[in-house]
Amino acid sequence: MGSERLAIGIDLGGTQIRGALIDEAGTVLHREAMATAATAGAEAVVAQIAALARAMAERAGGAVLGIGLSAPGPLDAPNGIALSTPTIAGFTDFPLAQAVEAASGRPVLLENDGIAAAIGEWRFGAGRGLDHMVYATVSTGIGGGVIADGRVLRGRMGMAAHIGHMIVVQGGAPCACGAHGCFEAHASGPAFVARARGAAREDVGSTLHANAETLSAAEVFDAAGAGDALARRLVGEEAELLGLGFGNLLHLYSPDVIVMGGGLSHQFDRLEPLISPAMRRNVLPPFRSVPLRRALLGDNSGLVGAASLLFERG
Ligand code: BMX
Ligand code: ZN
Repeated sequence: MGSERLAIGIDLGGTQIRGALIDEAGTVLHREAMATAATAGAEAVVAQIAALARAMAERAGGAVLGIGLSAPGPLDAPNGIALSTPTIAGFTDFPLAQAVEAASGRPVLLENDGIAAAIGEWRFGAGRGLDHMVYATVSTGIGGGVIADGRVLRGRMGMAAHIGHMIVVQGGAPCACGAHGCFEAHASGPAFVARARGAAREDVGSTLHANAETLSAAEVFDAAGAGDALARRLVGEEAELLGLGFGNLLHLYSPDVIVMGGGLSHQFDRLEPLISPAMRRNVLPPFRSVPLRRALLGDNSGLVGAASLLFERG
């Protein structure tokens, strides 16, 4: 791998910690993952991150610039602190970057997972070359990141773009954050599946009825493709909700493009033709030409974006 500059990207999630070795062109040279020790306490998770980083550094066979760490939940990213991450025990006001630096012996830059993925897509993916971009991950939750005027919008304490907690339904579904009616409480993958299971239980005429209790998102999309009326309605409702949230983002940030990633983006080909008209219906005419695109780096957006923070630093 010669003299090219390399960095480690780590994506910390509630179920998996993923590591990757990245070069300056955004190429993923190596990847590994492990199950997050989410109930074992912060030090155990830090040791896991350090072990993954060590494995990546061994692959590099030479110097790496450091670790870009992408993590969920509100973070004080500039100070490297995890403020409150309900999915991982011990991550309340925890000096995460400092702990990983001590355990790994390498410099660490911390970034919210949504912002890290936005940076990955902006530098190397669907937003390449654009000055204005909104990234949305529709997954277990809904996260995001905004590029405005050619810069990453970080906001106070690096907490900007928690788009999953925009309230889209007054007095709506309870959200993990404690509020009601948040975008992610209505339009995330689990919200979609819960709605589908409930409706399938009731609708004896639907092909979804027989296995209503175990229904997955992919099964609903497949049934919609095969013409099941209930499945089509459910997919249509999901697209309407995403169109509503994305329309709000168009008005707020006036991006050149909205980039969709996360688990539900695996259904992008089925969703986009439904989301785009819904999004356009919700916005002022000059915003209607903005395209919705699929994340080009797939599951790697956050890893690549986080690692690239080290290159930018020089
Ligand atoms: C939540 C929040 C965001 C995250 C988003 C998507 C937590 C634990 N997470 O809104 O930081 O970007 O979910 O998360 O507060 P994902 O795990 O579904 O990608
Ligand atoms: Zn919320």
